[in-house]
Amino acid sequence: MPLEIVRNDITKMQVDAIVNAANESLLGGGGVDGAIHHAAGPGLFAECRTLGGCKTGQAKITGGYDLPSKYVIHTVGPIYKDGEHDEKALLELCYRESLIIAREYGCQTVAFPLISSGVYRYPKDQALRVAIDVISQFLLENDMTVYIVIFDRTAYQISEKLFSDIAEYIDDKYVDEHTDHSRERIRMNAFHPIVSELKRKKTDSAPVELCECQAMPSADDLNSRLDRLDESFSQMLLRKIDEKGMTDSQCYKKANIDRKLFSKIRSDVNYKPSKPTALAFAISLELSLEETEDLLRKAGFALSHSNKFDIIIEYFISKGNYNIFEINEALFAFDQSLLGA
Ligand code: AR6
Repeated sequence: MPLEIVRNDITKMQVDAIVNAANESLLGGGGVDGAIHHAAGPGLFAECRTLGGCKTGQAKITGGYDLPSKYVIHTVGPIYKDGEHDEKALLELCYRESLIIAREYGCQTVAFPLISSGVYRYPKDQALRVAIDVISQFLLENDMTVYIVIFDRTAYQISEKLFSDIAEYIDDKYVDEHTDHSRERIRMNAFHPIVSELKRKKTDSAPVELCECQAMPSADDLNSRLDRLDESFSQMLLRKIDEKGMTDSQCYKKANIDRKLFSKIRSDVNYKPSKPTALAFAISLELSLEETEDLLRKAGFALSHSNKFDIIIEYFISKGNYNIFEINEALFAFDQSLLGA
């Protein structure tokens, strides 16, 4: 998956380069800087002494010494004052400059800590948003796998409002699932989605705008549905990409899926993706809930109200929010696996 959020100690990451949240002297400090120097050993400090420091927003590279990573890219984040001192622009620059250096050195995999979000006091949710925005922008043009490494639970939070909205949505759905009425609805859905949709509209006591005859598929519609019965996941995906007027690469990049996996799916008509992969494509294609269910079924899956992962996805689709990185942030906050490969 091109961009992944993981919970780990960055010094343990088996990647080509890890990024250090350093200070302008590049001579070590506390936080992640201290941990990196400690794990890399004295060779790193000796090389850092030759670099002549580094300005805020810039980045410099060294070897990884005793670390599992080949390189360390040192960048200096802004000290957060009030958000009115170019903090955001400087933080964006840190990510961009580090990625450009990583590309120059042929790195395929890079891991970032949340720069400036510790001693330099950049608000963590905003620091994460900056990281995701700059990295995902860069990945639209470059093939690389980038990890954002979150060290401890408290170091990470999505906005409280989003968290509580999703928590409430999960609660509602769990409750809903445990009523007989809802179970019946689910059974009906499995057998006759149109009838159950009508029932739902009626029982919701909202004005029913469709009459049953309008909701029944026409003969043409039915024929084309039957024609598609045998369509595989891969065929349906490619058809949807065409229908949405997207290119393949726009689709897999927006799905946070790497090119190799997409080629596999494209060339194997019977390819069976994992559920997160199938859902990532549904998000990328901005499918409705019903279309998402269709696509999932092709891969042998369904959305269920008995797990949080599915409910969170449903929450975002129902809000029309198809930003995969925001969805992944939320999944991460709720300890769920992430969308993508
Ligand atoms: N792995 C991943 N993330 C970590 C680790 C780790 N081992 N340790 C801490 N973090 P900070 P800054 C997280 O303070 O705010 C240093 O003294 C931590 O939870 O390390 O950019 C430098 O020399 C936080 O979310 O960096 C500078 O003087 C994030 O890394 C100054 O601190 C960044 O926290 C830089 O401050």
